[in-house]
Amino acid sequence: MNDKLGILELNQSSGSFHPITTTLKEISLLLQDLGFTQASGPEIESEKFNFDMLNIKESHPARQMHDTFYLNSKSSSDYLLRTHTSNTQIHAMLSEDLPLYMLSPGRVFRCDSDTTHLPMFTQIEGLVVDEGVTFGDLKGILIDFLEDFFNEKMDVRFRPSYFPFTEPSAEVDIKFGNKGWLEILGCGMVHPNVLKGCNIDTKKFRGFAFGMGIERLAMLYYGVTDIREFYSSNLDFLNQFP
Ligand code: 2U9
Repeated sequence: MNDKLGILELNQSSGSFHPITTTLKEISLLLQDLGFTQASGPEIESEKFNFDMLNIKESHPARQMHDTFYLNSKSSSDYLLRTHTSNTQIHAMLSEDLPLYMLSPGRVFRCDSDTTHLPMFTQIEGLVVDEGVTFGDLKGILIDFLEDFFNEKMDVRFRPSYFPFTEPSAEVDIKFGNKGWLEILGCGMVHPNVLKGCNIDTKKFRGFAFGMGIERLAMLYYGVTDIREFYSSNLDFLNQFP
């Protein structure tokens, strides 16, 4: 056999899915089993769909330059890199028939970087708009999902919180034996301003929504301590996920 070819063959190893791809796929399959269908939206978005339609007012801290990547100077363009995947649900509410049970996974961008934050990360959000849905339905779906994901009964805590696009809002914590309560996702009933902005009759329909960061869940699942490892292209790190 040709020597060169022999060396190539010896050095060959098989590739594998990136841990973020695997985690996102696992989460989206579990939620699809609960009845959600998946949609995607643009990463380049207008302020209208990223902020205004989500009840995020001009004065909100998330709109300041240090959190958002604007594509041009803010005065000459209102286009930006989306800061969450929620723009997808706005587009869907404007174009799809109700009821709606949808997931929107994808990349989002925030001007932020340290051991637990990245300027680009991956989210998945869920949105339900239907007649008579309640916070109890939201809690039931999330507890089912979390127990499916971690494959055991979990201690889950809904802690009151604030988001402009949901009211009431909650952050969801899970108790991990040695680490105590850890925040894992956010959720709430869709704010009536958001539904009305999409011409939805709030006397008839209500909505609930939730969102989670995939890198954060993958860190907990795989025991990764520095979020930047996921995008370091370090083969010693990546080879841990065959
Ligand atoms: C529409 C209406 C409401 C999506 C939601 C959260 C709460 C949330 C964070 C989790 C970690 C973002 O990745 S993260 O930093 N998200 O806490 N997201 S409710 O609410 C919506 C979405 C779309 C039309």
